[in-house]
Amino acid sequence: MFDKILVANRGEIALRVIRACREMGIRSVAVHSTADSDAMHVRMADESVCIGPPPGTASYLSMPAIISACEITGAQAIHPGYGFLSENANFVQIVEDHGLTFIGPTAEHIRVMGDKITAKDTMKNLGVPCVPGSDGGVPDVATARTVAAEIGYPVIIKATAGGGGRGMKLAKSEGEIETAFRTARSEAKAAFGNDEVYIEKYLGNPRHIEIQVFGDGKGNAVHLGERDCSLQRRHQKVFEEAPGPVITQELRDRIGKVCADAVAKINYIGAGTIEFLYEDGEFYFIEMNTRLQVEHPVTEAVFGVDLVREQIRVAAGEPMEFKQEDLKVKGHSIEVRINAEKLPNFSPSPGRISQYHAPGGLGVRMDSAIYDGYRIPPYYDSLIGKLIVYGRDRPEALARLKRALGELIVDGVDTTVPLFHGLLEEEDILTGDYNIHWLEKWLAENLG
Ligand code: MV4
Repeated sequence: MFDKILVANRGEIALRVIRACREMGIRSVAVHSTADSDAMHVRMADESVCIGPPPGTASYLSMPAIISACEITGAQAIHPGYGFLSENANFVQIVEDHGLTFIGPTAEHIRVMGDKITAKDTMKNLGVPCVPGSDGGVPDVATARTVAAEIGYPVIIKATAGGGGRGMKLAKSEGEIETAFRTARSEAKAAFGNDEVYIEKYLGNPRHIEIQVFGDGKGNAVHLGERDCSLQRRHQKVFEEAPGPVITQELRDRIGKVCADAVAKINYIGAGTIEFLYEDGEFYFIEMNTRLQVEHPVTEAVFGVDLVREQIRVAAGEPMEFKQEDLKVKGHSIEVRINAEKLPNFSPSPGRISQYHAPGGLGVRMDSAIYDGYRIPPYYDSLIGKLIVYGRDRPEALARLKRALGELIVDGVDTTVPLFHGLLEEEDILTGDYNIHWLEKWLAENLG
């Protein structure tokens, strides 16, 4: 096992990793920008290294600075958290070239899944059900027209270098295909420096269901069920839950086994998430994320596992602590993302937190790196906390969420908390009757 791990991140996820290290008897090294000298992750780690000026590109994304921080402190492994360098295959290669361990998948797995066409092709060959569409990239308008006619309109054109909703164009009918194709291409070229695109049948009203998988890198893998993350605004998740309100044990077992078998076959190591659109009882693969996700705590709650501990274990060559037959969903968990943003436009609201009181009590977990008097810097994302609740069933989790939100005090900045008070008054939320378009519609009607 490692003696010392460097955490190449900030905010609540850095704390999450530092806490796992402490429980495992592993020393932790925080890295921080000059804007984060007073940050909680710096205080909570065993030691810290300043790695650069405020912009992420000059600090948390600076590979030489992070590698140097490992060499100075004697850290043997790097946990990347999410975002920043967590899905950068070149970084993984550099980490390994320096004799260090990247706590996450291999550079090759990250590369394959980072290119959405190769990801889909790989998954399809592994028996994972995919959205009907082009076989690989679409080189020209004529091919786009032919493929679209075959699968039927509406179709969606996606950039292979995109993902997470970036670089997509809808074509509702043949009259729209040429413009959609050309626009998708040029936007992809401008945004990613890669104009390769592919085509899929457009699903009208799906839910976003993602399967948590975990591999040991030696051909063994398990799944930890699903999360329903359909409630999104501009491709940003705001409310996530496990299990999914419409996913039966039979569906979970079936798609879960497909996913676990797929990642076992490629010797996947660590945590991964296989994203699906779910419509009319069918799963359609869209993307795979090769990192720990923001919303991993809802899975931890209902499966009773510590995913970060497991990431560290398998990275050190130790076996996973769980087997598939030990993993059963129990109860219900919901996460809401507390962002320092001002409604109705969700405009960033950095500034000084004059008062903070975290909710507590049975079934409540508040993952946050804020504190009384903390100044939220304007340089990074606006997530300031995640409130995760657990209940024996969904109604209990919802009641607990409402109770915990009532206890939470974040003064001095605007937050997304009022949004959640509003959502918890909605019948559709209480019954779980929502899809990927529900939140945008509700926001237009209620905050527009
Ligand atoms: C789709 C789709 C409909 N049909 N693909 C958006 C993010 C990216 N991960 C995939 N996305 C979508 N892909 C097909 N074939 C609709 C979306 C989509 C979406 C997906 C998940 C959650 C929220 C969404 C909001 C708008 C569009």
